[in-house]
Amino acid sequence: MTDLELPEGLTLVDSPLPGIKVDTPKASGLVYFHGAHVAEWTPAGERPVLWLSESSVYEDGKAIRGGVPLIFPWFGGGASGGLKPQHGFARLQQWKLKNAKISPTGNVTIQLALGGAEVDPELSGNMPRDYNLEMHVTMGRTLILQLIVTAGDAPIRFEEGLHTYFAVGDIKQASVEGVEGAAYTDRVTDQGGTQDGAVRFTGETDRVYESRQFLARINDPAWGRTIQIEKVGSAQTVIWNPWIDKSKAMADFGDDEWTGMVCVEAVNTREQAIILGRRQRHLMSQTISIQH
Ligand code: TA6
Repeated sequence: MTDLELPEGLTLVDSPLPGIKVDTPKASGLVYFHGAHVAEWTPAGERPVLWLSESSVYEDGKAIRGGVPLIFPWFGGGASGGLKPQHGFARLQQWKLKNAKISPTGNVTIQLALGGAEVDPELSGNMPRDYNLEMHVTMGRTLILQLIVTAGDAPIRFEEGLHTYFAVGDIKQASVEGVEGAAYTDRVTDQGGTQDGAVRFTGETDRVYESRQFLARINDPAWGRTIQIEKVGSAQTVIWNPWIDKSKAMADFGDDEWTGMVCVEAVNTREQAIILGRRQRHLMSQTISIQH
């Protein structure tokens, strides 16, 4: 698993999957090596900020339902729609723990890596195998998620995303600011549109917004809080709530859980896919905090 010496506040766990449990005065959390998956983050004195389904499975070859699934190197089924697994393979691989420490100010940093050469050849499509992925997680009163892609000798083109699930008190009362005026593709109706005001939820919502906007906010009146999301290196934002029927159709998603979550994702997909030349690097990040 790892021969790293972990400081107090960080504990290796192996069930339901290998990972690191965080328990510090600033926050608690959980990061699995499976998919470099940040599954939990709760700042001290707050309700959990990341949503995690009670029906999620924790198995090799399956994505965890909730937290921050990583999307790489294709979004959905890719531009052609036929690529498997859905959202690429990064979230299904066993990442290596490179570093886990606590700063003098009490912030936890956990760094995981996945080399292209380690990816299951059955899943890696026509991607070269000499690139490297890194996931840097900083956990304290703020959560910083950084997905870093470094090309090897071969140029690479990829789609990517931080598919972050947020916990809300009641999606029917919630709204998302930050994509006002942005063009979007509605993946439910396959129509285009332009966002008028904040995003509110009255049915299945699955939209890819063309927006590099740095700041987004989830207003959650039911829990009396706002989740602030700052993003870097992302040309699009996905907003998703499956609502009633789609929740029932997913085995790893409780029928009634749709009322308590919303995905606000930093992504680069389709025409906004990233192209890296030899040895070039790209960073995409979300910085998440709570306001009352
Ligand atoms: O978040 C947008 C989306 O592409 C939705 O269409 C829905 O499929 C969601 O991702 C979940 O995908 P998953 O493969 O994790 O079930």
